[in-house]
Amino acid sequence: MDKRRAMVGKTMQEGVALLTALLLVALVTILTVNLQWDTSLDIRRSENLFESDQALLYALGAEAWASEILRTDARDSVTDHTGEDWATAVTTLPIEGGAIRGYVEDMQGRFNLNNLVNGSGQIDEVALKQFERLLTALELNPAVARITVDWLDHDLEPGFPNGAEDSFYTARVPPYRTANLVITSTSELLSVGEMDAASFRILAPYVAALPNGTALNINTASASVLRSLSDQISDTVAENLVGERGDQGFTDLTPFADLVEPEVMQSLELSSSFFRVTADVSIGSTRFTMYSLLERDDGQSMPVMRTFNSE
Ligand SMILES: [Ca+2]
Ligand SMILES: [Ca+2]
Repeated sequence: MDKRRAMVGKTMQEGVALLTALLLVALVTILTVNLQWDTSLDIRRSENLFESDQALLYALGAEAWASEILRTDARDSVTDHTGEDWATAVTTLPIEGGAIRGYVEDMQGRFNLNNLVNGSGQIDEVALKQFERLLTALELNPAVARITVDWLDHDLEPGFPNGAEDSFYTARVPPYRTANLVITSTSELLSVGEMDAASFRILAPYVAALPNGTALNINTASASVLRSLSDQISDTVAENLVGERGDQGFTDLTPFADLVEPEVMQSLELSSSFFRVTADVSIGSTRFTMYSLLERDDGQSMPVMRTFNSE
């Protein structure tokens, strides 16, 4: 009897030992898999961080390179036109583990939205007419122009017949208020009444958010922006002006003297101070676009604003 009990006890002990061994093997396996998983995640995270850092350095390198080209340009020429070195795009340049492409645009070839109000926050009627004509030329709603003035001007009196101040925006869901200040990004227009995403995509390449009071460079302005300068400039006249300036640009403002009002004439220039560098970098799984606004003043070129993935 005792012998049998002893045998049962031995079998049970062996069973417990086997279960313990199996449990240990399972625990060790789980721990090993977890450790491997954590390690591979850490490696991936480190790789991503390293790639992001590298991509940022390449983008900043492109910005520095563009700055240098603009500095040289300021030394060599008094006008700025699309036949100059800075206007040549770098299509795709291979870099270690990826590629970079970039280009420079003259932001003073666009309509400056902040010119809609003067330094004291009062409406600028000449710029307002210009913006209305630009919207019409692009087949967009011209009412957006006066509504944008309300977004920028310091008062809370809506313009008539088209205007929108706090009372309009606070009735929206979700409610918000007018900025009543200069804008730093053209994408702010997406918050302005009567402007939808599809219209903004059409308008975006023709507008800029620069400091108030900048001139328009007629040597880089597109036909649509030239059209906005006067009712006398039709589609055909604008296309002819673009053809006439060619790759070398105008050397004086004479071609516009009989086409635009004297107050518009005062806001025209042949050169620029604000350029934007767009650098598109991809390394491994990292990809981003850096927009860098450069101000060229007194032969020097400095970045004044950088944004990533959004203009
Ligand atoms: Ca130049
Ligand atoms: Ca206002």
